[in-house]
Amino acid sequence: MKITQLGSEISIRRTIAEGTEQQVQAVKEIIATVRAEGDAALIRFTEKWDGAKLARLRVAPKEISEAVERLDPQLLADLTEAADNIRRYHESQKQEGYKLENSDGSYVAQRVTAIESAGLYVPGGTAAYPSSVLMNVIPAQVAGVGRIVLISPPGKDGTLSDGVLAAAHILGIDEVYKSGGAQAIAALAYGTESIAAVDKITGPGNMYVALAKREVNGDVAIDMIAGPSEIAVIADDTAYPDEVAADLLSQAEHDPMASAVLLTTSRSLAEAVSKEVQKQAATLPRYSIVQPAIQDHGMIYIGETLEQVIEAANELAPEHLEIMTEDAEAVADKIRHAGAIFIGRYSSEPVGDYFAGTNHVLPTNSTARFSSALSVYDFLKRTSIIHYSEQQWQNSKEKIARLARLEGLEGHARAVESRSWKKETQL
Ligand code: HSO
Ligand code: ZN
Repeated sequence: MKITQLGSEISIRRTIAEGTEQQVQAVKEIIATVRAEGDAALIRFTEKWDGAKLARLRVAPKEISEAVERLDPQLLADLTEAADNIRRYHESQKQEGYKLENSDGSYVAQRVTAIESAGLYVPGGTAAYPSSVLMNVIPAQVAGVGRIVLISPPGKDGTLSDGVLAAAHILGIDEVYKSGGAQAIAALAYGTESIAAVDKITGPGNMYVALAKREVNGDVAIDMIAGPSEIAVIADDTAYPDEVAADLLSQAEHDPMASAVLLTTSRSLAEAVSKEVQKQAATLPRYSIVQPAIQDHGMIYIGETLEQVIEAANELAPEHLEIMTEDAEAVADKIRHAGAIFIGRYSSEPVGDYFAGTNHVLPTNSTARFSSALSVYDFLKRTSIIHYSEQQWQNSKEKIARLARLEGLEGHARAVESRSWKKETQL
């Protein structure tokens, strides 16, 4: 890993990769085709790009039960325990509305309701993570979303991964479809004969999925557009280089574009971690992914002071930030921008990926400056409620009419005044 002195002149922020004009055009055409031809388009595209000939898009109940039976019972128990932890954490995010009442009984209020339906996109291949099924579905369930569906590209044999189906089963989700890419997003957004449209689409995916989500945004809601995984570690002399290296590599193995950054005050730690990363990377099964990630997006920054290192972390606003320093909690208190903060030696990043209960769908590309982890809030919406009494109206009608006339909106002014006119003529 490259080692550089931290200087105020270098920007260490990440930027979002955008699709090419050709990719954008291809996605637009796919969406239009799915809107025009429905299921037939999905089946044709699945044969073309996934190599699977499907008789039906929906996963049969038997496929789910067989996947559950095939899965190691210990793994099933582990997934269930992880789901319990995630549910417990997210239960605290439930929101109630509120009501501001006046003495005469008039009020303004806010009502919180769940969106009615949500669709989770699960990528195919080795990125079909059962843990991500838990992380997307549970907040929606806690929010009270009535209909939750899953969609994922099948393998050549026309099946979905056992782990993904088992995770769906644990959560009581049985509406699962086989389809991937932009066509799956189009199906969720606009519906087909066998897939009813949803109100919100969540879940990660490749460039085509990301572009399709951008394209349908507005017709339906979408979650964030997640970029490649990122980890940053703040460490000092008290940290163990082998542990820091292992944690950096844990995220590098997600994607050749994943980033891994060490921010430290210690040159000796920097050098030791750099060596360890090379050593450990060579032993990882996903070396071919890890290697380019570390080479192109791996960086070690050395700061003069801990304060400088902390400020650099805030500037970077990483998806995951680990703190392995003396008094790590005090350092964590100074972090304003990060998707998730892992405090101390025992809070290795995979603890959060799988088990602690916090959500692993987190803002990337420095967007933690203004956005947050996927949560129950993402599946709730708020309706404003106004109930004025006659007295309240009397007290404010002239002010309202004046404000309306200030904007040249005579119709507004007359609307609010119209009640008095009616009253006088009725008397
Ligand atoms: N670290 C990933 C999530 C994940 N890790 C899934 C393992 N499985 C999000 O950046
Ligand atoms: Zn991960």
